Amino acid sequence: MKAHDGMYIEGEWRPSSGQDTTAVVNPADEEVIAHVPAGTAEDVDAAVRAARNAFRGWASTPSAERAARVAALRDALAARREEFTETITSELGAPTAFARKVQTDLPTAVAGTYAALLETYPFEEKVGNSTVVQEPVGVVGAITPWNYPLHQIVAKAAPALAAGCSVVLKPAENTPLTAQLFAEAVHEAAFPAGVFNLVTGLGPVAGQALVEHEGVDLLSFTGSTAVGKRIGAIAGGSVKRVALELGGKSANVVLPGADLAKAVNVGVANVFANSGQTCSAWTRMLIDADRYDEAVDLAAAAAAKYVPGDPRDPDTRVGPLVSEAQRDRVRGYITRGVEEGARVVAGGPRAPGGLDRGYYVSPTVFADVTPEMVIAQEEIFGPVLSVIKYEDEDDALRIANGTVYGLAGAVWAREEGEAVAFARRMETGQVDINGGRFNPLAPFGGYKQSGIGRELGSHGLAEYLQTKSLQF
Ligand code: TXE
Repeated sequence: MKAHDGMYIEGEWRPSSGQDTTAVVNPADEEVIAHVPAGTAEDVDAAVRAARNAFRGWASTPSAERAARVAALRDALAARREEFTETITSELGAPTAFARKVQTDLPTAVAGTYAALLETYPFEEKVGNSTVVQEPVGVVGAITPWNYPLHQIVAKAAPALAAGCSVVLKPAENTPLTAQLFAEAVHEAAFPAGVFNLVTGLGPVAGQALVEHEGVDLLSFTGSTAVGKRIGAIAGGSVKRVALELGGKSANVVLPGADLAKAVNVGVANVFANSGQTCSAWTRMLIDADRYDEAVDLAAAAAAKYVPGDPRDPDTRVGPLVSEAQRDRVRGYITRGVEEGARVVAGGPRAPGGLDRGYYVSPTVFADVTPEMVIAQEEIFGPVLSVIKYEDEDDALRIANGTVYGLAGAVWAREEGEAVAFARRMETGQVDINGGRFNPLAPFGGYKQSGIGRELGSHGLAEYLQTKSLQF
């Protein structure tokens, strides 16, 4: 596939200071589809300097002009719709329709929300005898994962640029081609040189250099909780702002009286979408004892419709996992579930049949899962659902809140008010009521170890602003 052989720094593609490259692999057939440069600490330094030089000018650009550039970015993303779709299918393995509608169209819409928000956002407020002013934080270091390669970039870069910050992006090593396409879109949208910069490369090298760089004012990271904790510690040591969007183990709570078939079918679809590589996935389904067996049967029947296959085939609903490492990790969890005594009612540790290449796993449903099992506590990041029995509402709440995570969740009930009352007691950043619908303006982020800070909407913009009081 088409790939740039340099970094995007100060408005141009420049060679890396080093010779190393990383291979991009199509997870559906294990073929190498491109190589991109593996950025060095020197490359990161050049990018941060470019961002520093560009910051003041961009920060003082009127917000209407910033809005025009962000709107142009939205248009440039939209113009590359099919290129993004093909790239995301090739480097992540997302089925084509999902790559287009969810992986490309939603982030394009998110970019648009920031152009619109700039028109109404209260950058200045009178508070008694003071004027309170919101100003951009400065140079943002953004480190993104591969699971929603465009969305993760847009969710950081769009609000940061809208706020008047400059950005250095270090995307995941598995999906750098989406990041390069994004940089092309930024270039076409005619942002001033240096306002957005891209350094591809390895987490422990380029990522680490960005985290440690003194010229970075704010680090925004999405990825594993382990790396997030390290980044938080380093950022704290140098008093950098930090935003962390980490793992999840979200509960899908089906209260007695809810439409069971709907809750189970939507729940299964939620966990298997994107091959389960979604931090907000509802990986624990909580069912009352009376309807438990019925729910397990429904979940097994729903799961049987998810047959893994080539993501380019329009009928495919589940593609491969992103990499061999993730495939092995997820299979390891499925084996662990069997060893812990959970009952496999769909899928299981064996590779799906008929696919001799590619990083596929069998979409799996476990029944008889108890809340303390490893598969009910740790983020698996694959198409694996645990169905857990609860005795009463308090028990359901205890189980729902009984992990270190708190990113998302769902509640189903006959009466909406009943679901809302339960949702208010959940320790989590987002809850879908009787199904819910994606809202690009609603804040997204974690309670507990799922993270710090919020993305999307005006809360997402506020992350990139700092407050000054002028006293009169
Ligand atoms: O994540 P990493 P991985 C979870 C999920 C998954 C697990 C491992 O459970 O199974 O993490 O995935 C960069 N300094 N999530 O290994 O390593 C790295 O280059 C600076 C949840 O892919 O955290 C990439 O750009 N940066 C999740 C980014 O961090 C470093 C999405 C994420 O990679 C670094 C992805 C370092 N020392 C995985 N080490 C979510 N919350 O959506 C790595 N990176």
